[in-house]
Amino acid sequence: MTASESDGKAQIGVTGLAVMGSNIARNFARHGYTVALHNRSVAKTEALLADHGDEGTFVRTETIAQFLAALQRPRRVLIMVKAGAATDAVIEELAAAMEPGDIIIDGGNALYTDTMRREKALAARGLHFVGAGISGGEEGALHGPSIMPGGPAESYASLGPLLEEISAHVDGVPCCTHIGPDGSGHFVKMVHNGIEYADMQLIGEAYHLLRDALGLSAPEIADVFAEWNTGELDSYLVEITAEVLRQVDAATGEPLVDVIADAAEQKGTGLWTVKSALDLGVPVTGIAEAVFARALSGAEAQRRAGVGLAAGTLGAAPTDVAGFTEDVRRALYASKIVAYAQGFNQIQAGSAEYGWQIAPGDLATIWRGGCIIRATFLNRIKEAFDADPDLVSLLAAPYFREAVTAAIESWRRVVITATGLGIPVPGFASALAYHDGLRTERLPAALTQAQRDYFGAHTYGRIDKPGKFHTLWSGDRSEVPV
Ligand code: NBP
Repeated sequence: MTASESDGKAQIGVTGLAVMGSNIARNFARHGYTVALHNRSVAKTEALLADHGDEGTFVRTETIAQFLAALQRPRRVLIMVKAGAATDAVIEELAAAMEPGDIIIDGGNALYTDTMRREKALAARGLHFVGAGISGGEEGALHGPSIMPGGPAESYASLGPLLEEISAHVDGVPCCTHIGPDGSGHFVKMVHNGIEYADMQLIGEAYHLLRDALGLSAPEIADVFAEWNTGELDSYLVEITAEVLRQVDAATGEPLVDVIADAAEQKGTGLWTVKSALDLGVPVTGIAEAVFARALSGAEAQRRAGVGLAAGTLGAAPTDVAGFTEDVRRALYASKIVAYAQGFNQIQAGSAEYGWQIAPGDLATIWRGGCIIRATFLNRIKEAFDADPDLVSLLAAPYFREAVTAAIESWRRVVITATGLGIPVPGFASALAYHDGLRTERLPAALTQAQRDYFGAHTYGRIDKPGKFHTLWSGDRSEVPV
């Protein structure tokens, strides 16, 4: 539908006009849509109209009744309020006044299980509910985010064209597609954020190594990241890392990064990703290490207590600056491949658990632009899933297999050097351990199974015959089939 088909009423309504909502409303308006505006307190609506009212056609409303009356039927309302109780409150207010067939879209960072609950409740009232993950921060919201809508296919038929139009585009392809039913959109957005945590942690470790193993300054490291951004690591996060490292603090004249307190905060989507991965039994070690590394950085009392703990004297700083820098680049790339492989495994597991039929290749496509983890590398992921939609691990795809083969020695050197020097690299080291775990023919899990059978009669399988077995540990130690 285009604005010219409008009957004077708005094609879309946005309620919740803080930074994200107002920018998405402007994005719709800039694309020619008539946008009904609503916010709990009218001040934000007024501010948007005063500052950007000339960017398109907006309909100012103060009450939910006015807001709904301003919309074409079936109504399409995008909620952009704080996730949690506020979202439930707004949904309830809207649903009470809406009619069957109307569509409520939650574009906030909702927990996917909340979205599943809301979708079910609203479907019972004849309303369509679409949980849409939106990534890209405020800039993305305005200029084109990556959008991950779940919900009924029928809603997407009506809503999809609008969302695709305002999303980012890469090679003419929108960074928006229907993910699957109910909570799938928010689930995928959650894992996207988890991968973002892992990516940022790995970049942080690369920076730490260049700073403390090589003694490079922030501007020197900025140059390294800018150079890396021209190759296979080309990505939004690497690009902004270079910019951030170049920033000088006006008050002290020092690099800004050197005067920022080193305690990382988190809003919760990384934690949700790890909790969900634990429930699904998927090892997302890269994301978990990233969440825990942020927690450690903020553990003030423990860090104070840790000052002066033993360092050891095994390490010698690398003398080949260019060589070690290249090693770090390769270790970063290989670790990043692991983090994405794990994240995609979680999405496949979630999809199987809930029957969502998510196409992983589609995600690689819509994450190429607009979102925080956008990267050239996602084209390679898309190609891998195009070649094999049921790919069980990205690490097994030919391109990534070769990339890791090219990186493996550098990766090991970096972990060895970091360990020798006492520089923590939980992301690099756990990614390498995961890789080694996957390729190890005989894992020590056989011993774990024997121990479990010893103390709990939990039984074990054998490599030479089918079935389950138990050894009579407290008897004659003969083996019995179970
Ligand atoms: P906030 O998450 O800061 O939420 C502020 C908005 O929620 C305001 O419009 C506020 O209305 C409204 N609100 C609250 Br708080 N409680 C309400 C209630 N009980 N009833 C009605 N409205 C209520 O805004 P944001 O940073 O723009 O984010 C919006 C959503 O998008 C969030 O879910 C967020 O997680 C998600 N998100 C944010 C980003 C980002 O980069 N910031 C990126 C991706 C997704 P008021 O003006 O009357 O107080």
